[in-house]
Amino acid sequence: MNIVILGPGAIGSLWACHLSRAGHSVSLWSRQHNNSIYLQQDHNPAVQFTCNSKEKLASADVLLVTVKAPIVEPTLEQIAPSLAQETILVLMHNGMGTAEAINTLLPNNPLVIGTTTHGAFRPKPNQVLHTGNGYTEFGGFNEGGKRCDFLQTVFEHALPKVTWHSNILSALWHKLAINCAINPLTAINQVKNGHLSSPNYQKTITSLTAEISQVLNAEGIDTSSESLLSKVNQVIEATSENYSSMHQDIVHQRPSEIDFITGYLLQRAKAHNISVPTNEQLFQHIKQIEQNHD
Ligand code: KPL
Repeated sequence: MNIVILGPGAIGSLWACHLSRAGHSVSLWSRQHNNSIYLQQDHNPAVQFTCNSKEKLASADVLLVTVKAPIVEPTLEQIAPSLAQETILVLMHNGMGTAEAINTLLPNNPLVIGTTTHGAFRPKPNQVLHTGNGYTEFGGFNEGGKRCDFLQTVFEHALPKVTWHSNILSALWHKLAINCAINPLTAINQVKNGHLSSPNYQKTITSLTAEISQVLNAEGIDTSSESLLSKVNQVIEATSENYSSMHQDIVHQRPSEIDFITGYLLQRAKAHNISVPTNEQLFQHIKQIEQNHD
């Protein structure tokens, strides 16, 4: 297939290398690169990718969008005139709330959303390391996207394990719940994920998950505060050596994904008239830190 990766950061570069080794024609679209770039993943031979080719964009079967949530809409707005209506758009980022805007911007394109737990790290622009084996979940957002279940085979062949969901929103909500509980706390306290297992944080995490589970239930997702708390603690354990993405954004004074993580939860809580004060407090704290950035 002709696949263009929009925003080849760590996760985008990891997929670029795997999809290319699986035999697809992969090119990149990035502000940071010129016409082409060599990318090496772990100990595999480096691969040369074409970058920013309008021809490749116009003939893409799949556009895999791996930029961060806050720049999904502005970036797609810029390239929309070069995209064909048949190109399948696949969004893969932390947080929720972008698919609605993209479906309005490009209503005729099949739209698929996904989430991955693979760990990747880009120590330099030409190198990507696969730091943690994970799994990827996809599902259609609009009617066209729901007919793209064949993508499960395409992506599974490149980098397993991949699951296709008839209700991807449930998987995304569960990932959002984990990000709401872990990311702001690690960013505010400047700690690794594993630090949150200390008893000092457990009371706050228990309040967060109790609030989040009410919102998930109101959205029609079957869960309980106990099962969310246990899932969050499992992820804290499994990723104990990680610095969360929000921690890294805050340390590097980059805009974080707070609006698409806790911000999205707050919006949905408001729509359902549910009070979520602990999440609200963390949201305001991150906003305050961001305002003090240079
Ligand atoms: O998704 C993550 C993130 O950092 O954004 C977790 C699961 C918290 C792992 O660090």
